Amino acid sequence: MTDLIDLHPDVADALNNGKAVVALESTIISHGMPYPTNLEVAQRVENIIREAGAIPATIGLLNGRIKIGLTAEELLVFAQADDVAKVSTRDLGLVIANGSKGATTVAATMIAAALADIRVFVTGGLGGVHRGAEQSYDVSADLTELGRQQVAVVCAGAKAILDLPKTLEVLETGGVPVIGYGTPDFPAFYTRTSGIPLSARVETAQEAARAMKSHWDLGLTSGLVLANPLPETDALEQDQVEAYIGQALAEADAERITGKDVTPFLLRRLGELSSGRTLQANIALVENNARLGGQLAVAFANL
Ligand code: PSU
Ligand code: MN
Repeated sequence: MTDLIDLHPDVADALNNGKAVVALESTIISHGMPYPTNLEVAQRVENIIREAGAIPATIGLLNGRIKIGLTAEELLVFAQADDVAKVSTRDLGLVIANGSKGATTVAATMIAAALADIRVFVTGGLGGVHRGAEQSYDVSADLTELGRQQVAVVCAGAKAILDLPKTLEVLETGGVPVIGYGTPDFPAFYTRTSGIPLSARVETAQEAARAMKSHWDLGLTSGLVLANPLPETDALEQDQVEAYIGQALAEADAERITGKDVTPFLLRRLGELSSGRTLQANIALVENNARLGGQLAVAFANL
């Protein structure tokens, strides 16, 4: 393993003993939710994973190192600091070289997790192909890394702000299985379904773990997506969500928001426009994914 990584002792112990570990990203903390909600959610998600019998490993960049498993003080830095860069694949080497603080996206977290031999990763929603990508060319590097890192990502689908059919097309091209957990359809983050059917479905974490194992036993070098719809009680109304998204996208366009600022801008505006309801749903779905991710890591470790 590269010597640029610092493993938290609990994570190192679990990995050395073949125990279940779940990777978590830090962009959702630093750029996806406001303080102090972000800190409370990050701590709760870690506890949910521990209750499921796995060790949480939140990943971020500090002082030129990839930290895998954060102390309470380090978690506070990612929740509070306003000088934390959003780090995707292209940024990883540079932020390590200059020693600044970096919150890792799904793409960068997958790379770090794979380097440490952590095979299960929990997030909220994937990045993907943005609406209007035929003009903007905005396609998240999350999809690129899903096509080339051996990590299973538990999520509530891709974020609803995206073009979901195009996102699934890119995943198919990348050889990435997208597996519905107890659902035939691709979930749409704030709502349980996008109406787009998936090619695969499982009912249990054990089934998903077996799919991971055979995928990689074949030597396939891509990741997998386990798509977990948020609980019905936390789901928002689809027409309402689309109205908020329409307005937030129009504002992003008017304010000429581009590149890596698009997703944080849209998530923040949706929270404001919905009086916090999208944020509540986002919290609920991340916690729901943590429960499943903990079970998945335990099932995979037991194979
Ligand atoms: N899921 C959430 N909130 C987030 C993200 C995911 O519930 O903030 C972040 C992830 O880090 C993801 C990133 O990788 O948004 C996508 O950004 P972009 O579209 O710029 O690739
Ligand atoms: Mn982008």
